[in-house]
Amino acid sequence: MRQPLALLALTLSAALGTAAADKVATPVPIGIGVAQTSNTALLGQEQVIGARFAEKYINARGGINGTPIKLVFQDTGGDEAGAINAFQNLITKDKVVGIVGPTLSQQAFSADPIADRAKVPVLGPSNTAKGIPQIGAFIARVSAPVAVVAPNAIKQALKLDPKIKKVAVLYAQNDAFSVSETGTFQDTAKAQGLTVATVQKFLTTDTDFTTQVTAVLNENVDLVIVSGLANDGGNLVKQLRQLGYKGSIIGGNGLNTSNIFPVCQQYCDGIIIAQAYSPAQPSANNQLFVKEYTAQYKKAPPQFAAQAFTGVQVMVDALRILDRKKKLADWELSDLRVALNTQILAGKYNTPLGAISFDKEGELNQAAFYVAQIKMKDAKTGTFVFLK
Ligand code: 1QQ
Repeated sequence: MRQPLALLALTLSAALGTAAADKVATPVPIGIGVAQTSNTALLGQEQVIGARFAEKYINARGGINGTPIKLVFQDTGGDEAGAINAFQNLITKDKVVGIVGPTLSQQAFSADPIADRAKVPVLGPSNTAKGIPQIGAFIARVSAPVAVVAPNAIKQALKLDPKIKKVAVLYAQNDAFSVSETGTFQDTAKAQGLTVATVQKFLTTDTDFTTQVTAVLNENVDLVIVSGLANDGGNLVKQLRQLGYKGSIIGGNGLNTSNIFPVCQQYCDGIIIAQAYSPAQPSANNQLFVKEYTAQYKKAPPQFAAQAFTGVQVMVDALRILDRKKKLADWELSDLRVALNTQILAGKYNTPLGAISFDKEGELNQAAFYVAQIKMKDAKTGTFVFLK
């Protein structure tokens, strides 16, 4: 059967993410594609909270010059296929103006090219591996790269214990972020004059780390550095302590959530983790964010929530400027997506992360970074204590 030309054109444009006639919906749909299920939800959960909080916070202040926003959530799960599917739904079905997501760099390397080809701007809320902004012209991030965040943890560990000499490094070899972060950790350790005595690999799906822990214990190291995700990383720390390791531990960004407490329990105590966000960041914007977030959730905002909030805020700040040039409801969706990408990269933003902007590739410019240490009160309750 012959397909009428008009129908063919419609199918084609739908496949590209917009139909010719698509306008921007009201309330303005912003896509959130993060992990709401799977082990990766230990990390994604805080992003959902941060994004939902941003929606409420922004709409309470008039949204985009009087027009409310509406977040559209698509669960990516923890793998590449889930992220691709979520991004496709956000782009073609939900017709979002832009996407905040995905959770993992490992997912970003697969899903971001889809948004880039469809000319839909993406802000990575937690994609810290090397190379993320370079995926394409429509890809930027509000999550500072491991190269600038991770070294702070080693410097802080040396401040706490200047006698550290020998280091063991462990990383999840099936995860792009973990591979990238361990590279930074190993380079920094050597640059600080430390000896990397052993490098051990594992998988994010592993639950038994006896082999790696035995290798670490054989080297008599003073510091162990773990680059993995929340469940594997938490179990690894727990088994290190249970098998008798007594030295310092640095966890990477994949362990940067209180959702690891049920995994490593009292053994989480003492883990040192670099932070791209601090509730103490003194800007008026952050202090108001912290006040309202704390009032609602009875605890200070964690990094992943603050970064997801920032992703939504940056999209909204940029949309406000475009809306002043031409009311958002009058734009063609495909034109607005392109203009939004340009505006995101051009702007300056006062966010919970402080004053931020982007370079022309979409890499984040952010001024201040921090280090926290986990203090467990018992097997269940703990806090991230920020170090000076
Ligand atoms: C990345 C990360 C993860 C640990 C975020 C949850 O930094 O995948 O890039």
